[in-house]
Order: sequence, then structure tokens, then C-alpha cells
Amino acid sequence: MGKVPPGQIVTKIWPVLSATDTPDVDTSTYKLSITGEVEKEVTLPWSQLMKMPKVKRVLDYHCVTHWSKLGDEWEGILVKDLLNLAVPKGDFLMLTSSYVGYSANVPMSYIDDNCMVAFNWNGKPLEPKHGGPVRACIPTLYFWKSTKWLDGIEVMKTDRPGFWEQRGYNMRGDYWKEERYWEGINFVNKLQFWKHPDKKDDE
Ligand SMILES: Nc1nc2c(c(=O)[nH]1)N[C@H]1C(S)=C(S)[C@@H](COP(=O)(O)O)O[C@H]1N2
Ligand SMILES: [Mo]
Repeated sequence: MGKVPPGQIVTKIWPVLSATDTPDVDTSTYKLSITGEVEKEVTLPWSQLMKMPKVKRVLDYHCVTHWSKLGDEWEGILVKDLLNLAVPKGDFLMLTSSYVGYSANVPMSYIDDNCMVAFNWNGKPLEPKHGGPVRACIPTLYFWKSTKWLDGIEVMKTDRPGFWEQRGYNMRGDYWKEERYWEGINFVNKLQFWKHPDKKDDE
């Protein structure tokens, strides 16, 4: 387990942060597509995705709303391995869920050997509310970059804002640098409404 980034508070429970309802993702029709600035576009149905090499990693992750979770085991397929199938030609990714219209942009330079397309969490299949059956897990950046119900990886030559990035969140989101929101915007008012996720409503 690593250090806790500035402005973060460790939680034991795992909060759910969803901008939408939880969609029904049916693995019998599911496809992950890798598109955009690539040598060849790739589409992987669930069965093929599951044949890819799998990795397990113990990871810490940090939400921009100030909670951090430490030391959970994630299992999935490395984003790097998936990108290698398509041969990327750009420096940015857009991680999308067509199920809910969510997206998040991620610089390629933040894709390391912990970044994965995940389907298991602490030894169990990811719950639908946490992005199951399959989500991105990009622990190098604030966790809004980790698109739940992921079915698209688009490689981009030029950076573009995703869902939250169009609504005030930082284009990069490096938690060591506290890149939370748009530069110059002070969201300190938000803290008024912030509550520790382990506390009940009346505490
Ligand atoms: N599709 C989708 N992915 C998403 C979100 C979302 O609203 N929709 N929220 C993001 C945010 S802000 C965070 S902190 C994490 C939260 O994951 P969790 O709900 O499993 O804790 O998912 C990210 N991925
Ligand atoms: Mo978040």
C-alpha cells in the first residue's frame, strides 16, 4: 500500500459514484472495441477478452471527492496488452461506456502495468454498481478516469475532454498534483457538502 495523496481521507467501505443508473451489461452481446488512431481497429467479444492474459494487482485508488481506498486486489487484462493488439498511434485515450454515455480521457503516459480492464475485485466478480461485469481501473489518476461498464478504448492524437472533464474536472487528474478541477476554478464550496463515506446520514 502506498502513501495517501494530499487532501484524501481513507475509507474502509467502497462508495458508489455513478452519474447514471446502473446498466445491464450482457456478456453474451458485449464487445470491447479499440478504435481511433490505431494501426488496426480491434473488437473483442467477451469470450475473446477472457482468453487474454490476466493479471492481479493490489491497488490503491483515489476519488476526487476526497475518499481513498487502499490495498484491494483487482484482476483484469492490462490496458497495454489490449492496446498492443491494435497498435496505437496517439498519445491520449478516451475510455467510454456506450451503455451510459460516460467517457474519460487519459494520457497514454499514465498507462502503466497497473492499469487494467478489470472484472474481479477482491476475488469476486465486480458488482454491477461498481462497473461489473467490466470496467477500467486506472489507479495512476483520480478514479473518475476509470470508466465503469467500459466497452470502448479510443486512441486519440489530440486530447479531448470526456464526461466530467466537460463539466469542470481536470483534463489530466494527477492526484499527487491535486489536479481535481479546471485550473482557476475553486470548488472549495463542494467541501461543505462532503461527508465521510463511512458515516451514516445522521452522524
Ligand atoms: N460509467 C461510469 N464510470 C464511472 C463513473 C460514472 O459515473 N459512470 N464515475 C467515476 C467516478 S467519479 C469514480 S470515483 C469511480 C467510482 O467507482 P465506484 O462507483 O465503483 O466506486 O468510477 C468512475 N467511473
Ligand atoms: Mo470520483
